[in-house]
This record gives sequence, C-alpha cells and structure tokens, in this order.
Amino acid sequence: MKEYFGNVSKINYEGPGSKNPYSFKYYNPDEVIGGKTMKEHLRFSLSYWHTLTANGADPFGAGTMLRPWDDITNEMDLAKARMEAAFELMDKLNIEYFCFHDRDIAPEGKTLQETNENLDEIVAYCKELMKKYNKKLLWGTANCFTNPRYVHGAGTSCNADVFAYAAAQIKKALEVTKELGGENYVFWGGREGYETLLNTDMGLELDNFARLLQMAVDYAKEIGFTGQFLIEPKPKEPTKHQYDFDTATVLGFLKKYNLDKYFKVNIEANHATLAQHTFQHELNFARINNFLGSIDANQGDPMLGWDTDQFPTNIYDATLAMYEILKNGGLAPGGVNFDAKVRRASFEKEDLFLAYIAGMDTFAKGLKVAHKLLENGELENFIKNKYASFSEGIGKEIVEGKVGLKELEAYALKNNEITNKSGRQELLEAIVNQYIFED
Ligand code: XLS
Ligand code: CA
Ligand code: CA
Repeated sequence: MKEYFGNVSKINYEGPGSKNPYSFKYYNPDEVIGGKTMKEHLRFSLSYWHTLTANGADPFGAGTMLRPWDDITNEMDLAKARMEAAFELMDKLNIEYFCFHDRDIAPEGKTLQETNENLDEIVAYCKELMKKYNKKLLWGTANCFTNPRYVHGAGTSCNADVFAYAAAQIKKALEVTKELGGENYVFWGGREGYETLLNTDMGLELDNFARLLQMAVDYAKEIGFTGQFLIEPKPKEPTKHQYDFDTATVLGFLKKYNLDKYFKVNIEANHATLAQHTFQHELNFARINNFLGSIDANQGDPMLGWDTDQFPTNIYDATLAMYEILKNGGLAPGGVNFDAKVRRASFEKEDLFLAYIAGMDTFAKGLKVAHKLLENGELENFIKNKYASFSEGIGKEIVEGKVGLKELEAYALKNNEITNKSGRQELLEAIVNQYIFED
C-alpha cells in the first residue's frame, strides 16, 4: 500500500522537555492515571471530513490544501486513497478511533442505489483496513445537509419526498455503522431549523423530526444495532435557528416525545460557545442528567460568531472539560473526537500531524490536571461546604420535602439574621491556575 505521509514517522511520547514538534509532550498512551491508561480515558478519534476531505475553501476563495491524493481524478480511486491515508494517519498518530458521515467516505452516484453500492464497496475496504491497523469506529452518521435536495432540511423538510430520502439514507448509514462495529450513531441537526417563521410550521417540523428519530430507534432494534444514539446540539449555522439549540433544549425535546431513554448528547465545544455557554456548562448539564455521551473536541474563536472548528489548544477549557468527564466516570462508549480542521493557511500535509499533536497533548495535559484537582478535592470540598446548609436543619427538611411555604414562613419570621459566605471565585480561579502551572 502506498505511503502518503512518508516524511513523517510514528509519533512517540517524548515528554514535556522535548523540542521535537513531531512528538507528544503530554500524551503518553499507556501512562496510568487514576486506575486507567490515558488511552482508555481519552478514546481519541479522527474526524474523517475535516482531515481527509476538507480542502480549505471559504466563501472568498478556493481550496488551498495540498494533499498527496490531489492528482487522482476517478472518484472511487480517490475515496480509496483517502481511506488508506486515514489509516496511515491514525496509525502514526496513535489514534484508536475515527468518525465519518456516509458521504465523506464514498461519492454519491446518479441514483440512491448507485450511491449505496459505492458506499458498500468502500465500507468493505474500510473493514479490511480496520482489521489490519486495529482501529475502531467511534460513530457513524448520515450527511443529510450538503446535497441541494436538503435545502429545506431533512427530517424537518416541508417535502415528504425529502423526508423519505433522508430516512433511506439514515437506514443505510445505520447498517454501515453496525457493519463496522460503530460504538455510537450521531444525529447532528444539519439543516433541521429555519430561516424565518413566516414560512415555517415549527410544530409539524418538530413532530416530524421526532418521528424520524423514533424510526431510527425502531430500525436499530430490528437489525440489532446496540450502539449509543447521540444528538449533537448546535444553536445556529447552517440555519439561523437550529432546533437542537443546546443540551437543555435537546433534553426537553426528547422528553416531550418519550425518546430520552434512547439518546445522549455529543457535545461540541464550538457549538457550546455559539450557544453562549461554556463547554463546561454543557458538559456539566449533560452529566447531571445522565445524558453525556461523547464530545467533539475543538474550539471557536471568541471574537468570531461562527463555527471555526479549530483544534483545541486552550488548556484551561480542556482541563475543565476533562474535570466534567472524570466526574462523569468517563465517556465510554463515547470518546474525544477532534471535530477540528487545520486553518486555511496551514495547507501542508504535515500540518495535519502538528494539529492533532497539539489537540491530543492539550487534552492529555487537561486530563492530568483535572485528575489532580479532583483527587485533592479542593473544588469539591469548597462546593460541598458552600451548600452545607442543605445537609442539616431547615435545609435538610427542604431537601427531604418535609416543609412547605407555611413552615418556611414560620421559620423565616423567627430567623432575623441571615448571613452569607463569600463565593471566593478569584481564589478558586487561582487554584485552577496553580494546578495547571505546577502539574
Ligand atoms: C457541524 C457538526 C458536524 C457533526 C457531524 O457543525 O459539527 O460536523 O459533528 O455531522
Ligand atoms: Ca461536531
Ligand atoms: Ca462545529
């Protein structure tokens, strides 16, 4: 098999002192942290679309990426070359998992039938390479947003023929995900949203979207697909209002349609910030609702209002994300998928390695710091103490449901001096900094 990245060899752990850009400074796969190896904690995954198919085009200019498969013109040959390159990358970067949309890995044909045949051919090849390289599929999904037929959405389209097409596509994507042993299946909203309510029946669109999800749940049962279903929230882009706005909205939606027991969330950092939340907020909210499934690790630019999907290099955010993930007891069967793309000006093939190394090292270091923070319990103890009034006296009675408004009025009438304690935000931020600097 051709080598696509011959000038880069296997990336090894060399430790924080290393100046070799092609080495891990913090990601040491077999290092044990709190009873699990880093590899088991992090379950890193490569995103097929950003890594193998993105060409760097933006609304102002054509693609810039220089890739070793640029000279291949036959679409199926190109798909196979990218597949081989994907496994070489995963192998050299020591990444165990990957994720894809159906249309990332195989080209669309003239008919749905032909498209499915293309997919089958590539999936067979993918299966072979997975075995050869010992790699696993974290999740599969269907791209129901790129093709112009999805102009009004897929499951929320006003056109029943489009709904049917999306259903057929999802059916096939589920079969393929099962065939490759995928551990999860993702629904990201795509164009499930609206531009203006002047032309939108939001009630019907949401009911139909729930119908589509129910059909997927039923079909998974029928074919014996036991992976976890995930919904990936995003507040805007491509539509002005995306129905899966954020984790809380998704949970409310699923509960309304009695679908909540079948789904968890795949939380993307950049989508959290577009919804005006921190990544930690979304993870925390999912965790306390037993709803955290997997993450798309990336970062946005705080000065831009769109989805930039940059590789995550912010150690502060990664630490707090890993803090929530550790408190969640890990992510499995989910993982840390780098839904991130190199910048348009980082167009050389080596940039792919450098970007993944940066992201993996950031999360590895974040894991180490978060573990120490949790182990020493400084934040946990502070929070416990802050809410101590609910473990005794009147607070305990409130929590245990033993008092109502009348009893609380009687209590408040007698309790003339209320004292509060400081929230100590600056101290806590300094403690987190200290752990990041000193670890
Ligand atoms: C787009 C989403 C998408 C999903 C998978 O913003 O991040 O790439 O992760 O469909
Ligand atoms: Ca994503
Ligand atoms: Ca994104």
